Amino acid sequence: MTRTFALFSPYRLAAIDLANRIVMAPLTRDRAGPGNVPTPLMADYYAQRAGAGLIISEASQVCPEGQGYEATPGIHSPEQVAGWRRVTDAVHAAGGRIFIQLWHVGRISNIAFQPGGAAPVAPSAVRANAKTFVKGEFVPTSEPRALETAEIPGVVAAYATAARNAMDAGFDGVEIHAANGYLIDQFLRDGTNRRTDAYGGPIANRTRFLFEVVDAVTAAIGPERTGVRIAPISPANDIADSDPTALFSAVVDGLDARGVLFIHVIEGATGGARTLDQPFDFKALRKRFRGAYIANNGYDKAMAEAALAADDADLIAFGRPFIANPDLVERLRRDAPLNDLKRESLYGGGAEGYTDYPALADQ
Ligand code: 8OZ
Repeated sequence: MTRTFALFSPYRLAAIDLANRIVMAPLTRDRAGPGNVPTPLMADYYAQRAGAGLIISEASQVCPEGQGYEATPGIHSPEQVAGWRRVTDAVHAAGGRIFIQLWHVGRISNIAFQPGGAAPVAPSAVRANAKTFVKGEFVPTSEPRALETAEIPGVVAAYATAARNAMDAGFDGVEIHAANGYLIDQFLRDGTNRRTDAYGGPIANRTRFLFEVVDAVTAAIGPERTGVRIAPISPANDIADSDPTALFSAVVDGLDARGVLFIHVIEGATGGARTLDQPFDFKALRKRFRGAYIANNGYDKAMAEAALAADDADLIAFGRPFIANPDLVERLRRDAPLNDLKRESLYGGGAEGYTDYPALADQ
């Protein structure tokens, strides 16, 4: 008798049928071509990983100002849309499903990436104690300037245009990146948002930018194609808030009211510890939300099975294991050993450490 594990059972995400509960988390790899256009090599990389029930693409800037690192793909130019079309066609031909992650870095940028060498934009002119990646080197982020109130609708509109572009590029949906200290997260937190207009101050104001983005994106492509990624207690990119429980209760209630497809939650520090000094009740967050809950951060097979069995999550996202194991789903199913990650080829470069990790069949 074979036991059926929930992790390998299908899941219906609104109208999208997923073959299993395993999600490939968004992973920045800095391999876009000139013009930040997705390349055929990127299509190979994603197609190799199409065994995931759902792939969330690497973070992709919604406008030129939204870029903060070298060779990250965009979703704002026709060439980028055409490049992504090759990726989505390759993933679909391999039986997979793929969402794009919509990104604006805000202050986590360097003038090297900004049109005209201008200052990066942010809710407030507070410089991050963080690094970004320019010409193969980690460099400090630049001093940002605060967005004028009148500029905010234009930034919101860039997300909606990017979402429509994503549909033209053949994606199954979008994930709005509201995590890891980038622009939306900078608006959410009182450590980075010092505004005195309708976008700053109380939680109802600090969540306004996120909800305007969600409203614009769902109006463009539908709530059933729109998910949101959050990282309530991650200190990534020098982010901090005085009361993450109150803030993210309001965030999740607002997303629930908008009928968003899923929340994708980084439980703990991004790419780091699951438990921090600051306690946080992720199960309570899940209970506030009627859509799907994608759990992420440091899961292995046993933890993933336990989370599904306890109904603490609907889907489990794996990040680094997917970099080194194109056939991660098959390896987890068979309890096969996993390949080791090569750190030196994480960001930038070509096929090496990208599309040359072996599948079980090659070993
Ligand atoms: C690693 C390097 C650069 C960017 C994130 C988009 O943390 C990122 C990222 C990760 O969400």
